[in-house]
Amino acid sequence: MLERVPHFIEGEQVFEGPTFPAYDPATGAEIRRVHEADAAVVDRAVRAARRAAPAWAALPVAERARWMRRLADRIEERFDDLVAVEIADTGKPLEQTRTLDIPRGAANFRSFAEIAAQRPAEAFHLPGVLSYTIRRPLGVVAVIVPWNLPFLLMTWKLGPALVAGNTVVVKPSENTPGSAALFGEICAEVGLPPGVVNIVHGYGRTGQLLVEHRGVDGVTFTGSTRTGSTIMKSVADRVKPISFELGGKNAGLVFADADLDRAVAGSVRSVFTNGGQVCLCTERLYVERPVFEEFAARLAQRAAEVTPQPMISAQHREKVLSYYRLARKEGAKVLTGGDALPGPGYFVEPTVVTGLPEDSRFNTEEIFGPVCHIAPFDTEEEALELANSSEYGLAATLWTTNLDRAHRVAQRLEAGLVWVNTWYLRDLRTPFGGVKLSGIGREGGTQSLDFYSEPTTITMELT
Ligand code: NAD
Ligand code: 6OD
Repeated sequence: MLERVPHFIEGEQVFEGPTFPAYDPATGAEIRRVHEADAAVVDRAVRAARRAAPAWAALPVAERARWMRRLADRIEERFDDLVAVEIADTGKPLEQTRTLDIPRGAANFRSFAEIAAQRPAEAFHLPGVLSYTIRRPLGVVAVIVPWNLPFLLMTWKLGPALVAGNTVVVKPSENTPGSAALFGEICAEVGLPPGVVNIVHGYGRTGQLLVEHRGVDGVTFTGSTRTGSTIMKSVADRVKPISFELGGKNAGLVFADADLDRAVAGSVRSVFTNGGQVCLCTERLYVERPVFEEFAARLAQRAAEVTPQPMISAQHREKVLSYYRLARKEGAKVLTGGDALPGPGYFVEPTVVTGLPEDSRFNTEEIFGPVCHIAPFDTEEEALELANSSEYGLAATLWTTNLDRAHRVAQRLEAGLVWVNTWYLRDLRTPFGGVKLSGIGREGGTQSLDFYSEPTTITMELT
């Protein structure tokens, strides 16, 4: 009998609605039946969140911060269960899940608890005038999460939303419901007041019902640019606050003065981590001509040694393979990979190609697989032009040992995040998000707390 995944509403598991299958991408086997929320179930979850909102918002921030630490403690106690469920849903390597995905879940609650509890209020003086600002939670926040880092990204939003005094309804990805369902259990185990966290499962249509619900006061979304655009239209009439972390087509720049060992190893990480299924992954590499041949050969050799990781679904695997076919059709030189890998499971070869025009679909559209295009450049100016030519602007990576150049180039890259001689190194206090088609707003540190609350300025005349 397959495990059935329930919704989590007002502190209770809710086994309602038809079920749909969830698969282990490493084997292709069906592993769960997931209940799909219709309008009635979504409505029930939103109403539960609304009922819980006043009491939760009225708690002192230090008390909500204590709840966040209890959640973090319980995540650590149930570490092995979370690791197992996340691996089953995503096919991630054990090491990555143990060192990144699940520990970040606990860290997300601890960090935002600390930042919120220590945040000072603002006051402004003029002669005879005192103004001060209070911040109030939005109310009920819809939290829409993708499948690539399910637990990490859900908790990245829940930590600040909850500590800021909001109650939430989460809609995990239909592909990866497991860790969210387990998190519902964790909320119940620590005794979190019922209704503060609610979780409904389903496809995009469930997400749509949720963001459109009149009882939802704000939407935080991480996912594709196309879905972000749909959500933006859906909430336009109600002018709901939105925070969007969307897609990318991230560039990596390798200068001839780079430490090549470090640049090759770092680029292998930035292209192939999680099978390229991280929004921050590099899909366009530009290398200064004197080191281009050597860098390309070394990258291709290392790529061929990478342990393949499954694509999240048969459909996503087909999408990635369609870009491999497109590259060949458009005359790319394939340096390594370029094909499917036999099943079971949804595997493709880690792939490096070169020789395609900058305006090709391969070089402009987000592929979200273990693949990059590599091209030479001759000047710093050209490198910047190439990197900035994308409609996206999430992350960029820069490899150089020249300190002046590092700052000069980093400051001109059109991206919300720039890494120099490293990749995906995170300080949770820093603003995180993208420019252009890669998003609206920033999460991280006080920026998250700002999104999840509204300021009211109170001004008094002093006589
Ligand atoms: P997706 O946009 O297909 O789905 C994301 C979530 O939105 C899922 O839970 C889905 O069910 C839901 N959804 C779909 N249609 C909806 C609608 N109309 N209304 C409300 N919800 C809806 O994205 P995905 O395929 O799950 O994730 C991959 C994408 O996410 C990639 O483009 C990647 O770059 C992006 N991403 C961005 C970041 C970032 O921080 N910028 C992080 C992770 C992933
Ligand atoms: O690490 C994070 O905080 C974060 N938001 C990562 C997003 C990765 C996208 O796939």
